[in-house]
Amino acid sequence: MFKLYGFASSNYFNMVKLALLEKQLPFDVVSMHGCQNPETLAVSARGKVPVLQTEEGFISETDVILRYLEDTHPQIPLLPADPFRRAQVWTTAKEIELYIELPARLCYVEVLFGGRATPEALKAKARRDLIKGFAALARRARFSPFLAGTEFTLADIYFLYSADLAQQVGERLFGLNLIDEVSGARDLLERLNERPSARIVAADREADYPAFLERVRPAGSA
Ligand SMILES: N[C@@H](CCC(=O)N[C@@H](CS)C(=O)NCC(=O)O)C(=O)O
Repeated sequence: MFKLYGFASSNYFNMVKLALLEKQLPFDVVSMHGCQNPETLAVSARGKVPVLQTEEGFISETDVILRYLEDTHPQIPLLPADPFRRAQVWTTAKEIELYIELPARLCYVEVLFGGRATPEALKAKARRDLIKGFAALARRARFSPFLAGTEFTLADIYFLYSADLAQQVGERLFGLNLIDEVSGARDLLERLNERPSARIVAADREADYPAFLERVRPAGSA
């Protein structure tokens, strides 16, 4: 059985957890926080979560884990079978990761954890990148009814665990309403949050969040 290392307040951990739930694959959670402790570095070279433990060893990086799950367990697919359509889904997912989640992440400590202020230069970069990232999403998204087409895919998973955090950053730091710049995005977010798998992830996150805040606030880092 798979073991998923990480913690329930981590959005990347939740992407993999949702994929496992959607694919109906059994797994155990091993509590681990991203850091540079020797025990963490023994399973994750960069000290990041999530990590998936398989019978053959550990796999790091969310997209690589998701790809592995799809390769080994295609029965309930989260990607189209057609290679071109598959590439389109991955493009959407990667654009969300690189141009929405990562710029928003520059400001998480200030916005989500009440920690140190984001340096002005980084804030300006986050603002520029978020505007362009959501504009790209508006061009890319299909909402027919899912982000990349008729089926629920990995693009929806990246969207679900990136867009609302980015929205909070946009609203609180820049007075931007990024989600509503993308017609259909808010509605999709609501529908995705209603999925049984997403409800499980949300309940676990809610239970973990106070302890997570306790842990990150003094250090001022995620
Ligand atoms: N590129 C990584 C990012 C994962 C990531 O940033 N995880 C955070 C938790 S949400 C973490 O482990 N942070 C600890 C650190 O950066 O030291 C992935 O796709 O899995």
